[in-house]
Amino acid sequence: MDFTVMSYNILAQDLLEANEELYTHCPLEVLDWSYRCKLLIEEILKWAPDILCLQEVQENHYHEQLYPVLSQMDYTCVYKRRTGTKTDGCATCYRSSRFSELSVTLLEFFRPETELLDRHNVGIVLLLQPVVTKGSAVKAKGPPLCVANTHLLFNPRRGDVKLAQLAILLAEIDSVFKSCKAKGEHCNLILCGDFNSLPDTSLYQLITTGELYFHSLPTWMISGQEDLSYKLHCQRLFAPLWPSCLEITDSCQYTTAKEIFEDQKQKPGKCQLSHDFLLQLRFSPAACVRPLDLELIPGVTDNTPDASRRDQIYDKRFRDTITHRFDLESVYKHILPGSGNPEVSTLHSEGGATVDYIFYTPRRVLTADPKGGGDPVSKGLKLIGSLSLLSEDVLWSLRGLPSHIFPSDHLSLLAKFQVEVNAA
Ligand code: KL2
Repeated sequence: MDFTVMSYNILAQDLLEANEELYTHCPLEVLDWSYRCKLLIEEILKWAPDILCLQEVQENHYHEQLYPVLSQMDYTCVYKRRTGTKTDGCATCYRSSRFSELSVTLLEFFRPETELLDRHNVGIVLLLQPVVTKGSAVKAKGPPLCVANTHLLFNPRRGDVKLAQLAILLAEIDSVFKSCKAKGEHCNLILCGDFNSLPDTSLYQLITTGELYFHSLPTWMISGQEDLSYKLHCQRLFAPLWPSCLEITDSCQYTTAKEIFEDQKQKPGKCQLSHDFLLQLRFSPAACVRPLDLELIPGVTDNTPDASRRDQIYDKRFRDTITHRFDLESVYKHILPGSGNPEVSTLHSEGGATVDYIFYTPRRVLTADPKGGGDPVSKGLKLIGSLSLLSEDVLWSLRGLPSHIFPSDHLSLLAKFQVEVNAA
């Protein structure tokens, strides 16, 4: 089964109006919402993607204009507005005739109990089942497909916040993968959106290599949007990147008792947790609640664990590296074939850059049985093609973004994948 995925930051009108200085090169009429809205809908309908991941979708525009058109076009839509005062959010839509919905999670990265996570960005994680239908009958089904859509924090200096936001998203995806594994199913992943980070910077490397060594890394380098290397003193990263009360490990997985319990339920036999593992839970909010009738023995049954011990445990848990277990590749390679010029996904009067991505789990041929028995099995998504981005030069020769051709200060990203399906 072939399917297409579009990721598109459509530039919220409220953000356009709040940052007018970025659009002084534009004729006024291209900044008008009703003009842009018409072009945006044309762009979406022209490519008619099977899965559509939008960012900067203003809530009133979603309800009044986008949702009515998309639902008419056989799309099922999920919307999540940012927390806080900004009026936009993310929307993920899919063709109801091509996918059935297995689960939906709306994620808020704002965590009032965690000082670091004070920004109002959000994400959407869907679990879809590819289906091939004829009339109302399901002819074939594909392996579950997890689709994650996000718009990470913009602030170029706050790479630490971006990384923690990404870790929350990856932990949620991991939990979705575990639910598939529990049913004996392999899951594919599409991770897309506006990451406000440039290619080959630390955040990008974490996604594509599954690993980031961060000890003493300047926080501005994580996204590379601005070069602050001229600064003598800058904020740097040190372990732990986020506090344990976030209940996410340095391998971007949830550590909550609930997860462990769910995990254990699936394993037959005795529940066994290692000493090291239980130590990680020592400072979780639940562990710090002291039962009222418990006798107070300082240093033993109090709820203020010794600070020096805390550091030791952190050091052990966080070995200055964060990891994740997904095999991810970017659809776009960030250089245009032919000219060799860098491609850009966004451009305004302060310049152009790539900050938008479609990452996917590529098809790998695996041998079912290492001893040679059984047929080779292939998992993952085969990339069939993508819609080209453009270079900064070419976009300026077309009078920049937004324009009479392109209704946002971002271009749409579009990829076509193939997945193997089995007769239902
Ligand atoms: O980079 V963006 O545009 O993904 O296209 O994400 C943010 C920026 C978006 C949401 O916060 O608003 C834009 N300078 C430039 N752009 C800004 C600024 C700024 N100071 N603040 C917000 N945005």
